[in-house]
Amino acid sequence: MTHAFQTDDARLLPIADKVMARERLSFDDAVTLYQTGDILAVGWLANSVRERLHGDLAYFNVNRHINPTNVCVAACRLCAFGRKKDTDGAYTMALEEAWHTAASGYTEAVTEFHIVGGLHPDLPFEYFLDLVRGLKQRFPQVHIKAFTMVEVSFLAKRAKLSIRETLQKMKDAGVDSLPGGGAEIFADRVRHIICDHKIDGDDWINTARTAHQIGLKSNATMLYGHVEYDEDRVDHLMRLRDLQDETGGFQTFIPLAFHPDNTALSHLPKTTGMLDIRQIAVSRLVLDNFPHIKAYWQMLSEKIAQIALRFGADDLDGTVIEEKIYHDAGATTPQGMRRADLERLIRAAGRVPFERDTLYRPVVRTETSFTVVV
Ligand code: V47
Repeated sequence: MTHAFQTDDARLLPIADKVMARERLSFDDAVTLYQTGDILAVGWLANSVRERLHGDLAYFNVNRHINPTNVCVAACRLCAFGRKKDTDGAYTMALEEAWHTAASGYTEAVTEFHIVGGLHPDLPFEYFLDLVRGLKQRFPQVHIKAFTMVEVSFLAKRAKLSIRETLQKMKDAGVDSLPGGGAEIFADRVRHIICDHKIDGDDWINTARTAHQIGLKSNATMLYGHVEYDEDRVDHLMRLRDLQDETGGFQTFIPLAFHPDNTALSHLPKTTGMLDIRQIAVSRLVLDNFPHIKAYWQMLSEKIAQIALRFGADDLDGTVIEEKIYHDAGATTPQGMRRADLERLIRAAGRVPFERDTLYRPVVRTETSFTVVV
């Protein structure tokens, strides 16, 4: 770094010393990063870590979301996507329909299917295994990132299997890694308000641990901007950091800004740009053992995601054909973006676009085919 760190908040000086010395930040340090008024200083520190790890590269991928069903028994107050069975707007894809959906959309060859859905009361475990097997048969070159820890735990109960057996069967069927959803905020007080019937924080962590132990990488998320305190966010980050020390199985952390429209929490205000940017920066600084921090453009907007690339984020996620979960909750971003548009956003942020596969290996492509460089 050629520039010297500057701040008008003296509480940040010892934190800056630690960041520069590559030392771990404490719980109190992290709370200070949330509470200081000097957001530019926090961003400067996060950017220095981001550039130390990734230089000017900004990663993205070409992916498609598939949500096989929105039928869900959980009725989380945070969610606008789930429906009770046989109510207006409820849907469940037949397997043929899901496979057809996978093939439709833009002509660019996708490198990843991102598959998550509701907790359906009747669909058997075999439906999900067949879904994955059918996709692997039809699209053997595409990485399947499927099922949150919450879905894994629900399907394990329904199939009367252990978490390990459930994950192993998923892996044998063709699941290559797991997405980071369902983590929300681990603290019980918050979970009781926003997602009372979901697995608790310990179960989410234990399921992720088991996934990592059997060789499945995963992501991790945190839903912020609702009824949580700064301390709840820090507790969440620390619990993820602890598990990462143990397993090394997390690839990317994705802070998710809460979208209140059409949810049971619609009286809450939307997050502000300042909170979104600060959340990216604090995540980069606290999660010193996570390789990647994702600014999920669908959730944050293209503009905030661009700024995030200079506040600690190194990844924008993907082309994301057909996003449903945030659009049901009022997101106004497009439901997908072409590769060239993502590259333009990245270049305009002064970064160098780098197409990756789900495991962050370089992808070399033409419009209709690709090769992963291993
Ligand atoms: O777990 C649901 C969140 C998550 C709302 O792993 C909402 O690469 C905001 O996890 N407002 C699912 N958020 C999405 C997810 C994800 C997204 C992109 C990439 C990856 C990855 C994972 O969406 C849920 C929940 O936390 N969510 N409803 C809402 N109203």
